[in-house]
Amino acid sequence: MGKSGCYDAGTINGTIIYGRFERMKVLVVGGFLGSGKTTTILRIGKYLGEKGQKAAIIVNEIGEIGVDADIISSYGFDSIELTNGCVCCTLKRDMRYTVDEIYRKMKPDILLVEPTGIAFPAVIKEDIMLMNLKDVEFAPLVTVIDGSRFKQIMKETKQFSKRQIIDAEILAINKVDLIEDLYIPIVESSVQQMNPQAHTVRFSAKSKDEEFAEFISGLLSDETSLEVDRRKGSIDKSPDAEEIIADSGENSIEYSKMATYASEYSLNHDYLESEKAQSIVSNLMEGLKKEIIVMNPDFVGHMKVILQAGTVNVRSSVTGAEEKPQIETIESYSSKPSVKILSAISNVSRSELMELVDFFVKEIFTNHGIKIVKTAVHKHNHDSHNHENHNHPEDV
Ligand SMILES: Nc1nc2c(ncn2[C@@H]2O[C@H](COP(=O)(O)OP(=O)(O)OP(=O)(O)O)[C@@H](O)[C@H]2O)c(=O)[nH]1
Ligand SMILES: [Mg+2]
Repeated sequence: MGKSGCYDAGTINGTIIYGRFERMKVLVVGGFLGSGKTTTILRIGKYLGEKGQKAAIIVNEIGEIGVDADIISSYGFDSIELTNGCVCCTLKRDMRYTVDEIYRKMKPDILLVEPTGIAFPAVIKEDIMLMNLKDVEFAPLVTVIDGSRFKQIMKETKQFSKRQIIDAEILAINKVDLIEDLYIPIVESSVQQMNPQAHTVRFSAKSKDEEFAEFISGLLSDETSLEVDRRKGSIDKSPDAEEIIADSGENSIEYSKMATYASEYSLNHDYLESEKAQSIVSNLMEGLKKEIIVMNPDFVGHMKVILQAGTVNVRSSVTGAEEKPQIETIESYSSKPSVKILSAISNVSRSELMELVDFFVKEIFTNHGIKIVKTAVHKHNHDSHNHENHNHPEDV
């Protein structure tokens, strides 16, 4: 795994099948923050691994610190993490470079790409298409929709989320395990109204269900691509859709109006017991969520924390005001204990968010007798870009 476009080519999911590579399929899985893109991609990766296929994963996150790549690695996959804190240049350049490296050196059967939740996935897919790589084909563009927060997300980020829905070729309504059965068709008809030409599926990326397996095999079959192409050819986008696409331009992060902050802290402890690590993460997330609710009682977004504490990684995630933070512990060794926090929150001030996170992390760890130090971030090593004029407030 590497940062900002640099990585070690290696085994993905432990299955290298030499000489088998004929074509690489690219699947872009987009969707709003916290909708379940990483969960979906991990699931697809595992499914393909079981079928003897080789999958490579690129994740792109807000800010300069990646959390999803650590999670993907702790599940035994290699992953390549792109960070796009510097919107001006890193994303397109690193994305193209990384796709090219994977294509030439790793030759996977499938490349799974997760753009950030505040990207327009169609723009990312188009960018890869424009590389004109030989023997590469594209699966339909998937936009994952969090069915359990649909109303809140549309209220807080209407135009932005609508654009993600309009761009999709497959609309995947996720988290159906959290939704009342009666509500699912309501979400379905709302998204279909916005984008009638897309194919709609529903599933839970977290539970073991047949719908998910069907979704994957359908998604990767050649017929699905053909069907999507036919639909695209036969129906024009609505005037409303055209307007949103024109308005939103290319700078999705600005258009989303989400406040984002990514930070990392090192711990002066070599090792933390699993229970203590869990209790710290739980206090941290509950506390931060409470404070953010004061700033915006209806917030949506994604705040995720990963505490790497010796032999365990404790991960927690909260996607909105109404959700209880989810905690997960994964056994994984890390030599340098650290905590990473990635926050993207709707309709709050970025400076207040940064202040709150920095203050709160320090407070919680100090209360547990642990000293932490904020790690300097934004380690760009671009040779052809001058960053003097860019403002990166998270630098320390
Ligand atoms: N109950 C339930 N939870 C889910 C499901 N899919 C994802 N989650 C949870 O939703 C949260 C967000 O999932 P992720 O897969 O990290 O979402 P993401 O879209 O990759 O998030 P970002 O990369 O931050 O935009 C995590 O706590 C997941 O465990 C699902 O089908 N059901
Ligand atoms: Mg993710």
